[in-house]
Amino acid sequence: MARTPFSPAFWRSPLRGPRFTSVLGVVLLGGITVLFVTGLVSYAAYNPDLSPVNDKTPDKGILGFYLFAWPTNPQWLYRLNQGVHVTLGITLVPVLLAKLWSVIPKLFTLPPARSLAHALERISLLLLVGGALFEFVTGVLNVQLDYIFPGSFYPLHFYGAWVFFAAFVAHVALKMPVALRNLRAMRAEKGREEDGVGATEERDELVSPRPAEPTVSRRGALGLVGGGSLLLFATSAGRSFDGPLRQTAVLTPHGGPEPGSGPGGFQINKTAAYVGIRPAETGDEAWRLTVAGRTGTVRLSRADLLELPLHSAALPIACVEGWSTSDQWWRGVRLRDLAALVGYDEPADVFVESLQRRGAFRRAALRDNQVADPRSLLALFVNGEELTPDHGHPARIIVPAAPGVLCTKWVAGLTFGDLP
Ligand SMILES: Nc1nc2c(c(=O)[nH]1)N[C@H]1C(S)=C(S)[C@@H](COP(=O)(O)O)O[C@H]1N2
Ligand SMILES: [Mo]
Repeated sequence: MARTPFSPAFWRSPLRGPRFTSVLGVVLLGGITVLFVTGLVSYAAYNPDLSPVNDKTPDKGILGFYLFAWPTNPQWLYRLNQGVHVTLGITLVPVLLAKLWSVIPKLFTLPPARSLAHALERISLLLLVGGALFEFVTGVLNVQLDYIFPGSFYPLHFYGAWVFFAAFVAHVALKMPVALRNLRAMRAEKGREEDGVGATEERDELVSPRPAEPTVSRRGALGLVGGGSLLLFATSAGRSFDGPLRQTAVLTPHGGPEPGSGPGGFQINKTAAYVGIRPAETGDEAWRLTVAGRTGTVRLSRADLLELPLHSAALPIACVEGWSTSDQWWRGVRLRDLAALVGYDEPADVFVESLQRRGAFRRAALRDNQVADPRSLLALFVNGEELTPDHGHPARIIVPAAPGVLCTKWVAGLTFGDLP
Protein backbone atom coordinates (compact mmCIF):
# COMPACT_ATOMS: atom_id res chain seq x y z
CA MET A 1 0.00 0.00 0.00
CA ALA A 2 1.42 3.37 -0.97
CA ARG A 3 1.76 5.46 2.13
CA THR A 4 0.79 9.11 1.90
CA PRO A 5 1.54 11.88 4.42
CA PHE A 6 -1.98 11.30 5.71
CA SER A 7 -0.97 7.93 7.06
CA PRO A 8 0.82 8.11 10.45
CA ALA A 9 3.29 5.43 9.32
CA PHE A 10 4.54 7.78 6.59
CA TRP A 11 6.37 9.77 9.28
CA ARG A 12 9.31 7.69 10.40
CA SER A 13 11.73 9.90 12.31
CA PRO A 14 12.26 8.42 15.78
CA LEU A 15 13.09 11.93 17.00
CA ARG A 16 9.53 13.11 16.77
CA GLY A 17 7.66 12.89 20.01
CA PRO A 18 6.19 15.07 22.71
CA ARG A 19 9.55 15.45 24.46
CA PHE A 20 11.52 16.86 21.56
CA THR A 21 8.60 19.18 20.80
CA SER A 22 8.26 20.21 24.47
CA VAL A 23 11.87 21.32 24.85
CA LEU A 24 11.66 23.48 21.74
CA GLY A 25 8.25 24.78 22.80
CA VAL A 26 9.51 25.98 26.17
CA VAL A 27 12.43 27.80 24.54
CA LEU A 28 10.01 29.49 22.14
CA LEU A 29 7.64 30.39 24.96
CA GLY A 30 10.33 32.51 26.58
CA GLY A 31 11.85 33.80 23.36
CA ILE A 32 8.66 34.76 21.58
CA THR A 33 7.32 36.52 24.66
CA VAL A 34 10.43 38.70 24.70
CA LEU A 35 10.06 39.30 20.93
CA PHE A 36 6.45 40.40 21.39
CA VAL A 37 7.21 42.79 24.25
CA THR A 38 10.29 44.34 22.59
CA GLY A 39 8.27 44.58 19.37
CA LEU A 40 5.49 46.55 21.08
CA VAL A 41 8.09 48.77 22.74
CA SER A 42 9.77 49.36 19.38
CA TYR A 43 6.42 50.35 17.92
CA ALA A 44 5.85 52.81 20.79
CA ALA A 45 9.31 54.29 20.17
CA TYR A 46 8.15 55.45 16.77
CA ASN A 47 5.50 57.62 18.46
CA PRO A 48 2.88 56.24 16.08
CA ASP A 49 0.19 58.52 17.47
CA LEU A 50 1.97 61.46 15.85
CA SER A 51 0.30 62.49 12.65
CA PRO A 52 0.77 63.21 9.85
CA VAL A 53 3.77 61.02 9.16
CA ASN A 54 4.59 58.65 12.00
CA ASP A 55 1.15 57.07 12.06
CA LYS A 56 1.48 54.09 9.73
CA THR A 57 -1.43 52.25 11.37
CA PRO A 58 -4.20 54.84 11.66
CA ASP A 59 -6.84 52.15 12.22
CA LYS A 60 -5.06 50.45 15.12
CA GLY A 61 -7.91 51.33 17.53
CA ILE A 62 -7.54 49.61 20.89
CA LEU A 63 -4.32 47.93 19.75
CA GLY A 64 -2.69 51.26 20.47
CA PHE A 65 -3.95 51.21 24.06
CA TYR A 66 -0.50 51.03 25.60
CA LEU A 67 1.09 53.84 23.60
CA PHE A 68 2.92 56.51 25.55
CA ALA A 69 5.13 59.44 24.65
CA TRP A 70 8.52 57.83 24.04
CA PRO A 71 11.08 58.98 26.64
CA THR A 72 14.56 60.36 25.92
CA ASN A 73 16.19 58.48 28.80
CA PRO A 74 18.24 56.41 29.01
CA GLN A 75 19.73 57.40 25.68
CA TRP A 76 20.53 53.76 24.80
CA LEU A 77 16.94 52.62 25.38
CA TYR A 78 16.02 52.07 21.74
CA ARG A 79 19.47 50.72 20.93
CA LEU A 80 19.10 48.00 23.55
CA ASN A 81 15.46 47.21 22.82
CA GLN A 82 15.92 46.89 19.08
CA GLY A 83 19.21 45.02 19.34
CA VAL A 84 17.47 42.43 21.53
CA HIS A 85 14.38 42.24 19.30
CA VAL A 86 16.25 41.67 16.04
CA THR A 87 19.16 39.58 17.32
CA LEU A 88 16.84 37.32 19.32
CA GLY A 89 14.50 36.96 16.34
CA ILE A 90 17.38 35.83 14.11
CA THR A 91 18.70 33.50 16.82
CA LEU A 92 15.33 31.77 17.25
CA VAL A 93 14.97 30.85 13.56
CA PRO A 94 16.49 27.34 13.94
CA VAL A 95 14.35 26.67 17.03
CA LEU A 96 11.20 27.73 15.19
CA LEU A 97 12.06 25.59 12.16
CA ALA A 98 12.83 22.56 14.33
CA LYS A 99 9.61 23.05 16.26
CA LEU A 100 7.56 23.20 13.06
CA TRP A 101 9.38 20.15 11.69
CA SER A 102 8.62 18.26 14.87
CA VAL A 103 4.86 18.69 14.53
CA ILE A 104 4.50 18.36 10.74
CA PRO A 105 2.55 15.08 10.96
CA LYS A 106 -0.23 16.95 12.76
CA LEU A 107 -0.80 19.00 9.63
CA PHE A 108 -1.99 15.83 7.91
CA THR A 109 -4.17 14.38 10.66
CA LEU A 110 -7.38 12.83 9.39
CA PRO A 111 -10.23 13.43 9.77
CA PRO A 112 -9.56 17.18 9.57
CA ALA A 113 -11.83 17.78 12.52
CA ARG A 114 -13.24 15.27 14.98
CA SER A 115 -15.40 17.79 16.82
CA LEU A 116 -16.14 21.48 16.98
CA ALA A 117 -13.48 21.90 19.68
CA HIS A 118 -10.96 20.04 17.56
CA ALA A 119 -11.85 22.18 14.54
CA LEU A 120 -11.32 25.37 16.56
CA GLU A 121 -7.99 24.09 17.83
CA ARG A 122 -6.83 23.34 14.29
CA ILE A 123 -7.87 26.78 13.08
CA SER A 124 -5.94 28.36 15.93
CA LEU A 125 -2.92 26.29 14.90
CA LEU A 126 -3.23 27.67 11.38
CA LEU A 127 -3.03 31.19 12.80
CA LEU A 128 -0.18 30.13 15.04
CA VAL A 129 1.99 28.55 12.35
CA GLY A 130 1.02 31.06 9.66
CA GLY A 131 1.52 33.94 12.06
CA ALA A 132 4.94 32.70 13.20
CA LEU A 133 6.16 32.22 9.63
CA PHE A 134 4.76 35.59 8.60
CA GLU A 135 6.39 37.48 11.47
CA PHE A 136 9.78 35.81 11.08
CA VAL A 137 9.79 36.18 7.30
CA THR A 138 8.75 39.86 7.27
CA GLY A 139 11.18 40.60 10.11
CA VAL A 140 14.17 38.90 8.47
CA LEU A 141 13.39 40.46 5.09
CA ASN A 142 13.24 43.88 6.69
CA VAL A 143 16.58 43.38 8.41
CA GLN A 144 18.31 41.90 5.39
CA LEU A 145 16.90 43.85 2.49
CA ASP A 146 16.09 47.10 4.21
CA TYR A 147 12.45 47.65 3.51
CA ILE A 148 11.50 45.44 0.64
CA PHE A 149 8.02 46.86 1.25
CA PRO A 150 8.62 50.41 2.47
CA GLY A 151 5.84 51.91 4.49
CA SER A 152 3.85 48.72 4.59
CA PHE A 153 6.29 46.82 6.80
CA TYR A 154 4.98 48.59 9.90
CA PRO A 155 1.30 47.66 9.53
CA LEU A 156 2.09 44.14 8.27
CA HIS A 157 4.50 43.27 11.08
CA PHE A 158 2.33 45.06 13.67
CA TYR A 159 -1.03 43.46 12.87
CA GLY A 160 0.69 40.15 12.17
CA ALA A 161 2.18 40.27 15.66
CA TRP A 162 -1.20 40.66 17.32
CA VAL A 163 -2.81 37.83 15.35
CA PHE A 164 0.17 35.59 15.99
CA PHE A 165 0.42 36.42 19.68
CA ALA A 166 -3.29 35.81 20.29
CA ALA A 167 -2.93 32.33 18.78
CA PHE A 168 0.33 31.86 20.73
CA VAL A 169 -1.34 32.63 24.07
CA ALA A 170 -4.16 30.17 23.33
CA HIS A 171 -1.63 27.53 22.31
CA VAL A 172 0.50 28.02 25.42
CA ALA A 173 -2.56 27.78 27.66
CA LEU A 174 -3.51 24.48 26.01
CA LYS A 175 -0.08 22.89 25.82
CA MET A 176 1.81 24.20 28.83
CA PRO A 177 0.75 21.42 31.26
CA VAL A 178 1.75 18.69 28.80
CA ALA A 179 5.07 20.35 27.98
CA LEU A 180 5.99 20.72 31.65
CA ARG A 181 5.03 17.09 32.34
CA ASN A 182 7.30 15.95 29.53
CA LEU A 183 10.21 18.04 30.73
CA ARG A 184 9.81 16.71 34.28
CA ALA A 185 9.71 13.14 33.03
CA MET A 186 12.88 13.72 31.01
CA ARG A 187 14.67 15.11 34.02
CA ALA A 188 13.56 12.20 36.22
CA GLU A 189 14.88 9.69 33.69
CA LYS A 190 18.21 11.37 33.23
CA GLY A 191 21.02 9.07 34.31
CA ARG A 192 18.74 6.07 34.61
CA GLU A 193 19.01 5.15 30.97
CA GLU A 194 20.55 6.16 27.74
CA ASP A 195 18.92 8.94 25.80
CA GLY A 196 16.55 6.37 24.31
CA VAL A 197 14.77 8.32 21.67
CA GLY A 198 11.05 7.77 21.90
CA ALA A 199 11.64 4.65 23.97
CA THR A 200 9.72 5.54 27.08
CA GLU A 201 7.34 8.07 25.63
CA GLU A 202 3.67 7.57 26.19
CA ARG A 203 1.48 6.97 23.19
CA ASP A 204 1.25 10.21 21.29
CA GLU A 205 0.29 11.03 17.74
CA LEU A 206 3.72 12.61 17.30
CA VAL A 207 5.50 9.31 17.93
CA SER A 208 5.98 7.35 14.73
CA PRO A 209 4.22 3.97 14.79
CA ARG A 210 6.94 2.66 12.46
CA PRO A 211 10.11 4.47 13.56
CA ALA A 212 13.25 4.19 11.43
CA GLU A 213 16.66 3.49 12.96
CA PRO A 214 17.87 6.57 14.84
CA THR A 215 20.77 8.41 13.20
CA VAL A 216 21.09 10.98 15.95
CA SER A 217 20.00 11.05 19.60
CA ARG A 218 17.43 13.51 20.83
CA ARG A 219 20.15 15.29 22.75
CA GLY A 220 22.28 15.40 19.60
CA ALA A 221 19.44 16.88 17.57
CA LEU A 222 18.76 19.52 20.20
CA GLY A 223 22.47 20.29 20.22
CA LEU A 224 22.37 20.79 16.47
CA VAL A 225 19.48 23.24 16.78
CA GLY A 226 21.21 25.06 19.63
CA GLY A 227 24.45 25.16 17.66
CA GLY A 228 22.63 26.67 14.69
CA SER A 229 21.15 29.34 16.95
CA LEU A 230 24.53 30.05 18.48
CA LEU A 231 26.09 30.44 15.04
CA LEU A 232 23.38 32.89 13.95
CA PHE A 233 23.79 34.81 17.20
CA ALA A 234 27.57 34.98 16.88
CA THR A 235 27.38 36.24 13.30
CA SER A 236 24.73 38.91 13.86
CA ALA A 237 24.98 40.30 17.42
CA GLY A 238 28.15 42.28 16.62
CA ARG A 239 26.39 44.92 14.60
CA SER A 240 25.16 46.51 17.83
CA PHE A 241 28.78 47.37 18.63
CA ASP A 242 31.70 49.19 17.10
CA GLY A 243 35.25 48.13 16.38
CA PRO A 244 36.33 44.49 16.13
CA LEU A 245 32.99 43.20 17.44
CA ARG A 246 31.12 44.64 14.45
CA GLN A 247 33.44 42.70 12.15
CA THR A 248 32.05 39.45 13.56
CA ALA A 249 28.60 40.29 12.20
CA VAL A 250 29.26 38.79 8.79
CA LEU A 251 25.72 37.58 8.29
CA THR A 252 23.80 40.84 8.42
CA PRO A 253 24.01 44.23 6.70
CA HIS A 254 25.73 46.96 8.73
CA GLY A 255 28.07 44.39 10.20
CA GLY A 256 31.58 43.92 8.87
CA PRO A 257 33.99 46.82 8.58
CA GLU A 258 32.92 50.44 9.07
CA PRO A 259 32.20 52.27 5.81
CA GLY A 260 35.25 54.51 6.18
CA SER A 261 37.63 56.07 8.62
CA GLY A 262 37.72 59.47 10.28
CA PRO A 263 34.97 61.40 12.07
CA GLY A 264 32.19 60.24 9.72
CA GLY A 265 33.47 56.68 9.49
CA PHE A 266 30.55 54.99 11.19
CA GLN A 267 27.59 53.10 9.74
CA ILE A 268 25.44 54.81 7.12
CA ASN A 269 21.95 53.67 6.34
CA LYS A 270 21.32 55.32 2.97
CA THR A 271 23.93 57.43 1.22
CA ALA A 272 23.27 60.88 -0.23
CA ALA A 273 23.78 59.53 -3.74
CA TYR A 274 21.36 56.66 -3.13
CA VAL A 275 18.48 58.95 -2.15
CA GLY A 276 19.33 61.52 -4.84
CA ILE A 277 20.75 64.41 -2.78
CA ARG A 278 22.95 66.53 -5.09
CA PRO A 279 25.95 68.47 -3.72
CA ALA A 280 24.58 71.61 -5.42
CA GLU A 281 21.54 71.64 -3.09
CA THR A 282 23.52 71.32 0.11
CA GLY A 283 26.19 73.97 -0.54
CA ASP A 284 26.30 77.18 1.50
CA GLU A 285 24.80 79.35 -1.28
CA ALA A 286 21.85 77.10 -2.07
CA TRP A 287 20.85 75.58 1.25
CA ARG A 288 18.46 77.35 3.61
CA LEU A 289 16.63 75.98 6.64
CA THR A 290 12.99 77.00 6.92
CA VAL A 291 11.72 77.19 10.51
CA ALA A 292 8.00 77.78 10.95
CA GLY A 293 5.96 78.30 14.10
CA ARG A 294 3.58 80.53 16.01
CA THR A 295 5.24 83.82 15.10
CA GLY A 296 5.81 83.05 11.43
CA THR A 297 8.62 81.61 9.32
CA VAL A 298 12.34 82.30 9.34
CA ARG A 299 14.91 81.19 6.79
CA LEU A 300 18.42 80.48 8.04
CA SER A 301 21.65 79.83 6.18
CA ARG A 302 24.31 77.59 7.65
CA ALA A 303 26.21 80.76 8.65
CA ASP A 304 23.09 81.98 10.52
CA LEU A 305 22.88 78.67 12.39
CA LEU A 306 26.53 78.90 13.37
CA GLU A 307 25.75 82.26 15.02
CA LEU A 308 23.30 80.54 17.40
CA PRO A 309 24.50 78.85 20.60
CA LEU A 310 26.02 75.46 19.71
CA HIS A 311 25.83 72.46 22.04
CA SER A 312 27.24 68.94 22.05
CA ALA A 313 25.71 65.58 22.88
CA ALA A 314 27.11 62.04 22.72
CA LEU A 315 24.38 59.88 21.22
CA PRO A 316 24.11 56.63 19.24
CA ILE A 317 22.33 55.93 15.96
CA ALA A 318 20.06 52.92 16.51
CA CYS A 319 18.15 51.60 13.52
CA VAL A 320 14.86 49.68 13.59
CA GLU A 321 16.77 47.02 11.61
CA GLY A 322 18.67 46.22 14.81
CA TRP A 323 22.13 47.65 14.09
CA SER A 324 23.46 50.56 16.07
CA THR A 325 26.60 52.61 16.63
CA SER A 326 28.16 53.56 19.92
CA ASP A 327 27.86 57.20 21.00
CA GLN A 328 29.06 59.76 18.47
CA TRP A 329 29.82 63.37 19.37
CA TRP A 330 27.22 65.54 17.68
CA ARG A 331 27.34 69.34 17.77
CA GLY A 332 24.66 71.74 16.63
CA VAL A 333 21.70 73.90 17.59
CA ARG A 334 19.23 72.70 20.20
CA LEU A 335 15.79 71.94 18.78
CA ARG A 336 14.23 73.86 21.68
CA ASP A 337 16.28 76.95 20.77
CA LEU A 338 14.95 76.73 17.22
CA ALA A 339 11.42 76.38 18.62
CA ALA A 340 11.97 79.53 20.67
CA LEU A 341 12.96 81.40 17.49
CA VAL A 342 9.41 80.99 16.20
CA GLY A 343 7.51 81.68 19.39
CA TYR A 344 7.56 78.40 21.30
CA ASP A 345 9.21 78.90 24.67
CA GLU A 346 7.14 76.06 26.06
CA PRO A 347 7.54 72.52 24.68
CA ALA A 348 6.14 71.98 21.16
CA ASP A 349 6.06 69.07 18.73
CA VAL A 350 7.96 69.38 15.48
CA PHE A 351 7.45 68.15 11.95
CA VAL A 352 10.74 67.66 10.10
CA GLU A 353 11.19 67.61 6.33
CA SER A 354 14.26 66.64 4.36
CA LEU A 355 15.60 67.91 1.05
CA GLN A 356 15.08 64.37 -0.15
CA ARG A 357 12.27 64.16 -2.70
CA ARG A 358 11.68 60.45 -3.01
CA GLY A 359 11.90 57.32 -0.91
CA ALA A 360 10.89 56.58 2.66
CA PHE A 361 12.02 58.43 5.80
CA ARG A 362 12.27 61.90 4.33
CA ARG A 363 9.79 63.23 6.90
CA ALA A 364 9.34 62.58 10.61
CA ALA A 365 7.56 64.03 13.60
CA LEU A 366 8.92 64.38 17.14
CA ARG A 367 7.01 64.83 20.39
CA ASP A 368 7.38 67.90 22.59
CA ASN A 369 9.32 65.95 25.25
CA GLN A 370 11.89 65.04 22.59
CA VAL A 371 12.16 68.66 21.41
CA ALA A 372 12.56 69.83 25.01
CA ASP A 373 15.54 67.57 25.79
CA PRO A 374 18.74 69.68 25.77
CA ARG A 375 20.56 66.87 23.92
CA SER A 376 18.14 66.95 20.98
CA LEU A 377 20.00 68.77 18.23
CA LEU A 378 19.89 69.91 14.69
CA ALA A 379 23.44 68.65 14.28
CA LEU A 380 25.93 70.41 12.01
CA PHE A 381 29.06 68.55 13.13
CA VAL A 382 29.92 65.02 14.18
CA ASN A 383 33.07 63.95 16.04
CA GLY A 384 34.61 67.38 15.64
CA GLU A 385 34.12 67.81 11.88
CA GLU A 386 31.37 69.01 9.59
CA LEU A 387 28.81 66.34 8.88
CA THR A 388 29.76 64.20 5.90
CA PRO A 389 27.32 64.18 2.95
CA ASP A 390 26.19 60.65 3.82
CA HIS A 391 25.46 61.50 7.47
CA GLY A 392 23.17 64.35 6.43
CA HIS A 393 25.24 67.42 5.57
CA PRO A 394 24.46 70.27 6.07
CA ALA A 395 22.15 69.45 9.01
CA ARG A 396 20.50 66.43 10.56
CA ILE A 397 18.28 65.64 13.54
CA ILE A 398 19.67 63.65 16.47
CA VAL A 399 17.50 62.81 19.49
CA PRO A 400 18.40 60.67 22.53
CA ALA A 401 16.74 57.22 22.67
CA ALA A 402 14.84 57.79 19.42
CA PRO A 403 14.89 55.24 16.58
CA GLY A 404 17.28 56.18 13.76
CA VAL A 405 14.36 56.53 11.39
CA LEU A 406 13.28 59.70 13.24
CA CYS A 407 16.76 61.25 12.97
CA THR A 408 16.16 62.90 9.60
CA LYS A 409 19.20 63.70 7.45
CA TRP A 410 19.61 66.59 4.97
CA VAL A 411 17.01 68.65 6.86
CA ALA A 412 15.31 71.47 4.92
CA GLY A 413 12.36 72.44 7.10
CA LEU A 414 11.13 72.39 10.70
CA THR A 415 7.53 73.22 11.63
CA PHE A 416 6.88 73.59 15.34
CA GLY A 417 3.40 73.37 16.83
CA ASP A 418 0.87 70.99 18.31
CA LEU A 419 0.65 67.90 16.15
CA PRO A 420 -2.42 65.74 16.65
N1 LIG B 1 16.35 62.07 4.79
C1 LIG B 1 16.58 60.86 5.33
N2 LIG B 1 16.91 60.76 6.64
C2 LIG B 1 17.14 59.56 7.21
C3 LIG B 1 17.02 58.37 6.46
C4 LIG B 1 16.67 58.49 5.08
O1 LIG B 1 16.55 57.50 4.34
N3 LIG B 1 16.45 59.75 4.56
N4 LIG B 1 17.22 57.15 7.08
C5 LIG B 1 16.97 57.12 8.51
C6 LIG B 1 17.34 55.88 9.12
S1 LIG B 1 16.29 54.58 8.87
C7 LIG B 1 18.42 55.76 9.96
S2 LIG B 1 18.73 54.32 10.79
C8 LIG B 1 19.36 56.87 10.16
C9 LIG B 1 20.77 56.43 9.86
O2 LIG B 1 21.68 57.50 10.01
P1 LIG B 1 23.16 57.36 9.46
O3 LIG B 1 23.07 56.96 8.01
O4 LIG B 1 23.83 58.67 9.66
O5 LIG B 1 23.81 56.28 10.29
O6 LIG B 1 19.04 57.99 9.33
C10 LIG B 1 17.66 58.27 9.23
N5 LIG B 1 17.49 59.50 8.52
MO1 LIG C 1 16.83 52.94 10.29
